[in-house]
Parts: sequence; C-alpha cells; structure tokens
Amino acid sequence: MHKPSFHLFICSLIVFVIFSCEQKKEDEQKKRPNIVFIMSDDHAYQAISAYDTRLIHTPNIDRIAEMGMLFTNASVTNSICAPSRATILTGKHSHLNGKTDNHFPFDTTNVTFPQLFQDAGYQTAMFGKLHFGNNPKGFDQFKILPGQGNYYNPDFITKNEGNIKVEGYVTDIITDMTLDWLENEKVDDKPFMLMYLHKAPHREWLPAERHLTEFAQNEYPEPVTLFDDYSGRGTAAKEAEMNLLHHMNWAGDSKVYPEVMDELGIPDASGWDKGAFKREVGRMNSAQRENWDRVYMPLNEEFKAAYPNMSEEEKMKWRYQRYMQDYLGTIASVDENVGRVLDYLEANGLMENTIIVYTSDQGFYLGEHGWFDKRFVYNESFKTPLLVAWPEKIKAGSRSDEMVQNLDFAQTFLEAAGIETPADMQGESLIPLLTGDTEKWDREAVYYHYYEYPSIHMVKRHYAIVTKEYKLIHFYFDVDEWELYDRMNDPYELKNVYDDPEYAGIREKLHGELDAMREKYGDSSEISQRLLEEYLRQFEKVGAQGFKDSQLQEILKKDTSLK
Ligand code: SGN
Ligand code: CA
Repeated sequence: MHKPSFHLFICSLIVFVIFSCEQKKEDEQKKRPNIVFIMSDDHAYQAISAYDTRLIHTPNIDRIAEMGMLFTNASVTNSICAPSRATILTGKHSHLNGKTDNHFPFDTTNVTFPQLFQDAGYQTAMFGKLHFGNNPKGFDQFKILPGQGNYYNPDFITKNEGNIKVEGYVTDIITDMTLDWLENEKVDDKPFMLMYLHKAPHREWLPAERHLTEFAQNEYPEPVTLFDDYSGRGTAAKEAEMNLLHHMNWAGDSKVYPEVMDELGIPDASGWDKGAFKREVGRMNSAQRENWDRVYMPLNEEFKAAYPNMSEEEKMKWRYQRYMQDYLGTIASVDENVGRVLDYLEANGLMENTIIVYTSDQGFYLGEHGWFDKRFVYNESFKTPLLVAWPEKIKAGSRSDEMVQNLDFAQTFLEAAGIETPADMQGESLIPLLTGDTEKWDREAVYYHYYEYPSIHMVKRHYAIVTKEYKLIHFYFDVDEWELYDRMNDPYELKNVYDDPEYAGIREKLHGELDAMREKYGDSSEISQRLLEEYLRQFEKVGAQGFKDSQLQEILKKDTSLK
C-alpha cells in the first residue's frame, strides 16, 4: 500500500532537485555581469577631469569614477596602439602574443578573452577602432575602422554588410552603431560583452563641426617641461622625433593650409605633411568643409601675418595651443558620446550589473618634454586612464593607487563572468581591488617592453621595471644605455641617476628584481634578439610611414647583436 506513494515521493523529490538545479543555473546565468569596455585612442589622463582639471571638463567620463573606482596608477605594458590591444585581448605580454608593433598583423591563433566569452554563452560585439590588420575573432557582431580610420565620413569593415562608408563624424557614428546594437540586436536573456572603441583623440585631431568654434579660441596652460632640452638623460630622449616644434606636421597637424605653407616658405619636412591634411580634410563634404573653413581660415590668416616675426619660442607656444585646441576638441565628442551610452544603460536598467570600463590604449604627451605621441615608458605615455564602474560591487567614488595594467583586463573580466582563465595568461584579476579585498593584492612592480624601432618618431627599443618609487630602463639595439629615475623626488623624470653613487644600492636591487621579472614573464635577450631580427627583415620589405630610406639603410648597417 505504501509503495506507490513512496515512489511518488522519490520521483517528486528528483524532479524538485533537478528543477532547483536548473533554476539555480538560470539565476546564476542571469546574474553574470555585462561588460561595456570603452576605450579611446591616445587619450591622456591629463585630459580627463577626474584626473586633472586644468585642460578639459569631461563630466560623462568622470561619472564612471563617481559611480565606481578611479585608478591613479594604471599603465600599459607596451605604449603603442595595436600591441596594447593585443595585450588586452590575450592577457599576455607582447613577446608572447607576438604583436610587438603596429606594422605586422595580429596572430589570430592567439586565444582572446572575447572568444572565451562567446563560448560561455555571452553575446559579443565590437564597434570602432581595432587596428589589427585582420578581423576580430569571437564577436557576434562587429563594425570596425580599417587601420587608423578617418574622422569625417569614415569607412567601416562590417561582419554582415561588407565594407561601408558612413556620412558623419566618427565618434558619433561609432556610438550610433553601439546604441543600435544594444537596442535592436542584443537579446535580453543573455549577458553581453561589448567593446566600444573610439578613434579619437588620435592624430590628426579633427574635432566635430559643433566643437570647432569653441575649441579654436581656447587658450591652455603650458606644461612646465614644454621647453625641455633633454639634458640629464641618455640618447633616446634626445633622438626621439616627437617634438611639437620640430616634428609635428604644419598642415596635417597644426592645420596650416598647404597653400599658406607655400606662401610662407615652410617646407614639407616629413614628406607627408600636406598629404596628411589633404587626406583628412579631403574627405569632408561641402557643408562640413564650409564649417571647417569658417573657423580655420581666419586662424590661417592670423598665422600668416604673425609667422615672419615669430621667434622659435613663440612658434613652439603657438603650436602647443593649436595642438591642444584640436586634441581636446576631439575629446569633447568622446565625452558627450560616452554620456549617451551611460544614459542608455541607466534608462534601460542595465547599470547595476554591468562592469563599465573607460580606458585608453595608452597615455600621450600633451606637450610634456616638448612632445606629442607616446611609446616611452616615461610617465605620460606609460600611464593610461582607468575608470571602472560596477554599481553592484564597487563602492561609489572609490580610488586605487595600485599598479594595475592593461595586461589585467582579460583575467578581471573572466573572473567576473565565472569563466575559467587559461593558465598561460599573465595578468592578475582586479576583482580584489574593485571589491575592496585589497589584502589579496600584492603586486609591487610592473614590466614594460617597447619594440617599434626603427619607425616613425624614432623611440628606441627599451624594457623596464617600474615600482611606485623607481623606474629602471634599458635602451638597447643601436645604444646600450641604462636610466634610473627616482619617481618620488623627480616626478618630471628629468634626471637619470643610474650612475649616481647614492643610488648604487637601489640600482642593484632593481637589477635583481628586473631579472626575476623577465624570468617570470618569459622574456629574455634571446627573444629580443629574435624579435629584432624578424622586425628588421620584415621592415626592410614593407618600410614604414614617415621613414626615410636613407635612415633605414643607416640603421640596417648597425650591429644587431644585443649586449
Ligand atoms: C600614425 C601617426 C603617428 C602615430 C602612429 C601610431 N601618424 O602613424 O603619429 O605614432 O600612427 O599610433 S598620423 O599622422 O598618420 O596619424 S597608434 O595609436 O596607432 O599606435
Ligand atoms: Ca593609440
């Protein structure tokens, strides 16, 4: 008599357990956070008001730090575009993922974190700049710029529509595509991982029409090292070609019209100065061009009148102002558009369980040391902005001074999503820092290695160890020079103290730590030697922008055996 009801009880129990397990799995799936990874190109932390209020007000980017955490010591492992992106996607240093420079395509046999997200059931999409020389893997949807992309009426490579040209301003368009995907393609019952990647504020710094008037009349405070003479350091700083006065394009960068250059007898020194201007401005339609001329023509007239009597110092000051006006003008659009995305997330109840990251592929010189561009392990290009919100987990308005890197993103996202991390990734998950579990964080130094030399801007190959207090750098290949900076006492990095007897102990200690770090990350002189030889072999075939053949021939004659 009891048997059937006992069976019934057991069966119901099994059904109940299965159902609860399924339900739990479903709840966990639902709880997995979304990821909105926002990255701009060459956005210096000095140009984000959460870090520095002297140059520009960026209320929307700042919102991310207000909701979450501001990292004051975030850096990259190799300060240049495509290598930084490769490190972000693979969680590995450049010598292991193979993308050491901008010239040659990314090796798509690498495992990237978006592929793991896609395999784990996430919806994935990428919009904007990738700069890999091939398409991204692991994305349900992508619309990316070819190479560097253009500011006005840009072309896109798309997953489903082939190559398209879109009328308008690049920062607005990338955002339109992103919002369109969120609204019309993303489904509600799966978490998503979205990469929203701006071209701005990359060279040649063309602001949107709506920002031209305001920014072209602004005046900005000069950095204290604008007139740096590079004494006190080795040859690398002296020989870099990133000086505002000597290496910036007059037309391409400062927007002096090519015909005005001719009238004033200013030569096209780079060989692609006028071409760069024509390439960018030449893409505008007639209405855009009219708006542009309305602002830049009077500016050219003023310059024409002033130029013959300008001292070198005045030219430098003029170029700095022109640079800042355009560079910051492009950031105004980035900030507005980040605001549009944040508003969308808020209005659609997506804020709480979404990790929102704002960062840049590297930092940038805004006239510090008289420079533009990046590449060096010196502060402004080594550091990168990093603001992270995740209202469910991160305390609003918090801040971390820990040394975190672009190397850490992949593992952070994987841990947050509960996806297993491949054992060969080399970063650390930032989750303990984000959630206030700081005793789990014990990193005291980071490793850096830059490779793209010889190339545009001529920044020599170097690797370094950086702690909060010191920076030990080795420049190699056609030099063999060490530099040591005392970051606390020399925040502008103007004095190399490597040979100062007072620092002998610190120097030796850092040498030991650097050796250990190279071993830990699997880097060595043998690998550097192999990468150098591969680079020179390929470089000889393809050359590089802005690089004179005679210079290349000189460099190729040099001894390539590394000390
Ligand atoms: C272009 C720029 C360079 C810049 C590289 C790399 N010249 O070549 O100034 O260093 O890109 O930038 S441009 O006038 O053509 O813009 S990166 O961000 O892609 O690494
Ligand atoms: Ca960049």
